[in-house]
Amino acid sequence: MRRAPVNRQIVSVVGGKDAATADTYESINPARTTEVVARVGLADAATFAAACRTAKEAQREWAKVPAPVRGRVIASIGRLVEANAESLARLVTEEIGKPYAEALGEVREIVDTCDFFLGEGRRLYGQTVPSEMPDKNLFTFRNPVGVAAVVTAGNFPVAVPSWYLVPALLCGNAVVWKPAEYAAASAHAMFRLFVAAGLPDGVLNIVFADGAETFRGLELALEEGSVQKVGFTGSSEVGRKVGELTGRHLQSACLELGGKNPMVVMPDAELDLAVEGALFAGFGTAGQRCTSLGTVIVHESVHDEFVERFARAVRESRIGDPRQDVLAGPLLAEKFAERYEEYLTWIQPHHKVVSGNIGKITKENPHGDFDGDQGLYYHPVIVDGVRPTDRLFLEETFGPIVGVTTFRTLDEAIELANLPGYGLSSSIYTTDPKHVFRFREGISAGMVSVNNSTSGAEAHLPFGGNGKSGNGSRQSGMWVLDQFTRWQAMNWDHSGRLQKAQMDVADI
Ligand code: UN1
Repeated sequence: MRRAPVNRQIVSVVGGKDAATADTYESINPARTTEVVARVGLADAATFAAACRTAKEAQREWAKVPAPVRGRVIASIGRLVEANAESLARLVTEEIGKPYAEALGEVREIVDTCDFFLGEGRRLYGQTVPSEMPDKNLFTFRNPVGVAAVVTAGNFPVAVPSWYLVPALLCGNAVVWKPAEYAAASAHAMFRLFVAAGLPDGVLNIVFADGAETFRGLELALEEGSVQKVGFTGSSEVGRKVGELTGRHLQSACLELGGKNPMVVMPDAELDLAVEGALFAGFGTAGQRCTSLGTVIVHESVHDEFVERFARAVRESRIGDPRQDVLAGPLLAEKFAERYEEYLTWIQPHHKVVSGNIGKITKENPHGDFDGDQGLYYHPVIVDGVRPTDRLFLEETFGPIVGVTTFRTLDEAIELANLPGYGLSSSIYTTDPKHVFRFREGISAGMVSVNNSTSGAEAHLPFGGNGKSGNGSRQSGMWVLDQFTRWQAMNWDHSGRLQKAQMDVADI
């Protein structure tokens, strides 16, 4: 395939300097695959480990900067990102094909995250705790963990990384960030804004590397003791390996993994609202969010009506150039298109595709009047008649395909919703509050939406999942502070004698 010349070259930056390159990768515009967005220099495992050592050095000084001053740096990051919001969003659209309005929302989420954490610089509260004994005081302090290695996916190339970077830096940690290579240019642009806002060299480092080199580099760094926290967003399969590696070195990981997010539609639901929610959750971002809708579990009494309206909405939806006002653009990159083609083979004879065409959008197989152009565009697909034993029901499909199944009682719906063993996001459409609370109690997901989409969480609520969706860690809001600080307990005895806990407890 002929590709246009490329003028954007990017490499890893460690300690404020460009790092060595072992290989190159071309980041391609998925909406026009003849366009190279950036040529990316990839580092090897040794460079990754060296970056962690550099970060360790820099972290010592950064931790001494008073937290309110670190908060001011976070404030500057927020303002700088805000001032460059449109150009950063345009780059995200160009590099991963995310519709511009969504890309702008993503950049907005970085600003929201900074706005939240800049104030935390003046809080980062510890506690005073009563003692069992007189003339003794107990305190707790939040200490930074040290160096955080952060490995992120490219479907949210800037917002989700900011959920790690901003609180980690605010809490006095240094960071080595390894973004997805297919979203490298967006990550690099965001990195430059963060650094320009006033972070000292080495406090934030960016390393581009492939999966295998990153894993080996991380292993080396953990062995050397230069990483104390790993943040990982990606598949459950890789997350498990990252968790094992981190655990073997007695360090902890914050794992934000896949989802098979259910939407339950009760007989009393407002059906048009549910259809709107299913359309956005299933096919917005071309179904490539970890919070995207996996299966609609609809009450048998409203099944036919719901499916008919949902299928019509999908047929009438706008798929196309992500610079325009569309529901979805192309898939993120070639490897996701390949995987998506594989998910389509999971469709069985007992299934009914109710949305129309399937597969790649082309002149011969158009979506409405859109012919697929030269991009990685795929038809949005609704598969009705999915059974609980089907792969389509049980496994995450990162792309525009949604299953539909039916239920009779709410308890049955909850059981179906929990069956795949993920537990990230979930949703229920109902007008009856007692259904809401029964569902909330029974569902294993970390996040529950009521009359709203499974995707689109706000940036100051705890974000994260259970089961195959993560190890129970939570990002965002004040809850993430427990990821990037460790509690230190202090007791101070000013009685002038040795008072022994449990043995010298004061009598009434
Ligand atoms: C992800 O896909 O990794 O809640 C995160 C949402 C977004 C974040 C998705 N704010 O859908």
